[in-house]
Amino acid sequence: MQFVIEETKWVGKTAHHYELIDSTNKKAKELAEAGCSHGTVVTAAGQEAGAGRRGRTWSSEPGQGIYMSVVLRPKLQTDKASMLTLVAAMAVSKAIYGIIRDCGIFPFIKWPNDIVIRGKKVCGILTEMATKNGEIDYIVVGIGVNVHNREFPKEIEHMATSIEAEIGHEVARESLAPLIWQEFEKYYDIFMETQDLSLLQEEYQQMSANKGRKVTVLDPKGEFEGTARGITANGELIVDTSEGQRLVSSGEVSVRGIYGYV
Ligand code: BT5
Repeated sequence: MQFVIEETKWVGKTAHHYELIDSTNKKAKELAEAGCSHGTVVTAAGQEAGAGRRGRTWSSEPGQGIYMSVVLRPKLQTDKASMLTLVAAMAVSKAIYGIIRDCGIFPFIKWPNDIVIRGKKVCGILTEMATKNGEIDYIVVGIGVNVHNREFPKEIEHMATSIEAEIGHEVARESLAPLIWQEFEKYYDIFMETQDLSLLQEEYQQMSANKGRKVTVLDPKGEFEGTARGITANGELIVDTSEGQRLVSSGEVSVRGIYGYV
């Protein structure tokens, strides 16, 4: 499946498609190292070594999902790069909703990098950054969406789902993928105006699966529990705990709902 990205100003004006690849993020990083332009997109019909965060893997069955990455070269402080994960999550949530809105189902964002439908993961986002002399050289944002899958590997079947498995009818990858980039471009441009999420925060809260829910924060410095209250303009998760409010940044922690995956 090779799709056409037409309705964007700068995302995907150069695009590379592969039937089978190790990882679109890996290829995007290679292209970035070789000097490719801001907005270059890499897509694949299947991945043999789809990557998740911290060395985890992304199950990337050929023909079943969307696997794609974009190279970005923003003038941005390095500590702001992780917010692009949240920007991409908003784009995916909005685009999926645009396609399935008649079903009355909402794709929520599980902070920071998952999209969930009915409490199961339908999309994961992997943002990687390279710096040169203390400044951002490039950022790669990779997006994996389960579209047609009706089954998953045993280890993830309890927490993974696909759009079609949830809504029960066909969704075209070649319609959804360009829509994700259109939405991404819009949200990215708004993000870059202020270089934070202040203009997007309110809309983000409406897409949040965590807001108002009990969460366990798996912080390497010590696990704690609380109630998620939304995000700050810097993309941190606000968590009310018995000892007061804590702000969680996405770098090192994972968040688990106390009552299941969300
Ligand atoms: C992620 O990591 O969720 C980021 C996934 C990013 C994948 C895209 S595909 C295009 C681009 N190229 C790449 O090589 N990667 C990006 P993390 O939060 O660490 O979650 C990984 C965990 O999600 C795994 O350890 C599994 O538990 C689960 N998982 C793996 N494959 C899945 C799938 N297809 N659907 C749902 N959950 C999955």
